[in-house]
Amino acid sequence: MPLAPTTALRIFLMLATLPEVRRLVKGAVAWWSGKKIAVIGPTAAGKDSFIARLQQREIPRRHTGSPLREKVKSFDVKLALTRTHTVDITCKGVVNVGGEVEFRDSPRGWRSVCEGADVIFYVMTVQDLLKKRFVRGRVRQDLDWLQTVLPHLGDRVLVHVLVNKIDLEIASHTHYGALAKELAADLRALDATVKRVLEPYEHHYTGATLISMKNKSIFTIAIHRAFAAVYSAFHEQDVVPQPVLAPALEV
Ligand SMILES: Nc1nc2c(ncn2[C@@H]2O[C@H](COP(=O)(O)OP(=O)(O)OP(=O)(O)O)[C@@H](O)[C@H]2O)c(=O)[nH]1
Ligand SMILES: [Mg+2]
Repeated sequence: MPLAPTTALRIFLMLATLPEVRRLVKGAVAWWSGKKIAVIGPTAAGKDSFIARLQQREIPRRHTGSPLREKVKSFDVKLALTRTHTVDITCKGVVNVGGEVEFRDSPRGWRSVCEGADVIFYVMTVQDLLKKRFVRGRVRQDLDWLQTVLPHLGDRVLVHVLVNKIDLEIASHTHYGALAKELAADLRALDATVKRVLEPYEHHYTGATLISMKNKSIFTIAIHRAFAAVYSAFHEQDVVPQPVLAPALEV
């Protein structure tokens, strides 16, 4: 259903005032252009729906589990940041994969999907967050898996967590801030656990963003936050001085 003009305008204005968006407009456009993304996460978390939203398609209404590998043709993501700023990002090399544990552990499964990716989006749900499945349960197992593969994926790869289906908790995007506040402690606990589990590769983690693939207005707010968070983390990585390694002694 198309947005009412007033709603659309309100979203534009809100986005234009977000500091994350201003930062994104500044430098991230070039950085994101042509990036390879991988989308992983448990069964039915919303991976297909995320790819569909990025392609400006409707999300699948019914869940039909994705196969082990399904190549998605590279596509352009158009983000309308403000009335005058539209960002075109090309997502290349997206491979869609099902969330089953067997697919995660198969050599042609999640690992090969993540190989060569610049950014890995891990999609979980708000239920996973509330039920603390990152402490014990499927999300925690996935984080353990990620910790074992990260050293093989290159120094630059970034990981971002999308906490999906928040439309089950709020009726409208206008409550996004209130929900974020309400879930702040849970999100901090998630952050702390992810960093601890991923050690010593925790610097690849760029944070978690509440999102809904189903609700377009929530998606619009959330996707900018997520893209900006990934970009700023990358930027910080660039300016953080790297430890100087002592030259190896020659014998
Ligand atoms: N309420 C709600 N439902 C959602 C959301 N995102 C996805 N869904 C629903 O969740 C179900 C699963 O979505 P998919 O995108 O197919 O999930 P998937 O992660 O690709 O699943 P697998 O490929 O089996 O691992 C579908 O019925 C979607 O309509 C959301 O943000 N909110
Ligand atoms: Mg799928």
